[in-house]
Amino acid sequence: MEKKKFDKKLRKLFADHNKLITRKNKKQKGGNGIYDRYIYPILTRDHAPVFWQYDLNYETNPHLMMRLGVNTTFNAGAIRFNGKYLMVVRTEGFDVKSIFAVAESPNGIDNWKFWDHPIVMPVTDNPEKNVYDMRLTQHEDGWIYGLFCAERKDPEKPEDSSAALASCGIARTKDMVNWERLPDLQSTAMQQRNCVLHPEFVDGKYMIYTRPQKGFIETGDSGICAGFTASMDPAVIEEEIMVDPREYHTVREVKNGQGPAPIKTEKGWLHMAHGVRRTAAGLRYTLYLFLTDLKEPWKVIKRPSGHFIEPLGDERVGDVSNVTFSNGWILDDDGKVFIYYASSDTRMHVATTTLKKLLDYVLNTPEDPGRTQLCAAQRDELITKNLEILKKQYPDIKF
Ligand code: M1P
Repeated sequence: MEKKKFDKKLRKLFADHNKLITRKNKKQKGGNGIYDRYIYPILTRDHAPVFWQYDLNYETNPHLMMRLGVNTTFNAGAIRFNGKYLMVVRTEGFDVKSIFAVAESPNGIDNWKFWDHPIVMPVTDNPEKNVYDMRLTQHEDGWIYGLFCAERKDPEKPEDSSAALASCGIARTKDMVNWERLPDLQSTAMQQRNCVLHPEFVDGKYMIYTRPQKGFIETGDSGICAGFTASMDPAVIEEEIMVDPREYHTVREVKNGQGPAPIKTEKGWLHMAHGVRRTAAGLRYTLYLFLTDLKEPWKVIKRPSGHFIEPLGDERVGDVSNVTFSNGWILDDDGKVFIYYASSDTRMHVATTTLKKLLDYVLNTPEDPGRTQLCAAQRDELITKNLEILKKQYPDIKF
């Protein structure tokens, strides 16, 4: 390519990118009264900077080819930091390695821009092959912790090139730029994924939500559990107690996992988690909420029925279809809540609501009564009450 053409193409790449990342996002019309979805995903692979992917040197890349492509941007941890909304994004390259990269927005909804450099996460003396799904916790000890999945090849199965071991990697920072790597979580489980640090000490100890598992994919009979450790350096959990088990014919039938760190409310700790069902089309991941006791955060006190966010429309398709996954949310001082969720292991979205609405949702949405006949009766009761209201107060409405 001539240098003149090269320059023109290069400028266009930057202009297109800039147009995309400064595009205003809008709430979708309608909604369910609990939260608002938005028209556009907030972060896609096209949001990754041009200079992360292209070699801009005419001498070494005269055709201006993409050299190190970004495949997906998903499963982001989130935090409000220095007045900005930040996500630590699982950014997967064409090489299928995920790296963590910080993206920043002035309003939590649009104008998301990646910081120039990704996080080059320090390693332990057993470097992992891959890292992903960081949960950020601003702990009362003063550190911001990032707990993430650290994946290594299973040394016990050298003949199986896909046999992997998942463990909980731990790092901490004060400025979101410099990360101190701590030893991986030690527990009695063979593997761990979806580990999240509770924001406060509980009886003087750090509390970590875990998801012990027997294999890399299969969790066995576990669910969301919790354990305690006197220190984070190293973090050692000797016993895990069940917080939220899997349950037959519910949204968490096959497996589940804690989402972001729970939010403290006057009524209890508000949790978001993902639950997985097996279907003829493969696994389906949805998000659900529950509330735990303020003093004993491992005890579930409210459990609204069914899922809270499910993959809808375009969200249903991606590298791993039929998945909604969340490991980040932000509560603003005015009570607004930004829920950051990924669709189909491909891109990030936001849904907005308020803490007041979320508490109303968890406290007043009826629980799953457990079997079909009781579900029919539960719905029938709602219908009977509503028909009465319609007759008396809205006789003009046709239905
Ligand atoms: O592909 C869906 C998700 O699968 C895993 O989650 P879990 O261990 O709960 O099944 C993770 O790899 C996650 O990153 C991914 O989104």
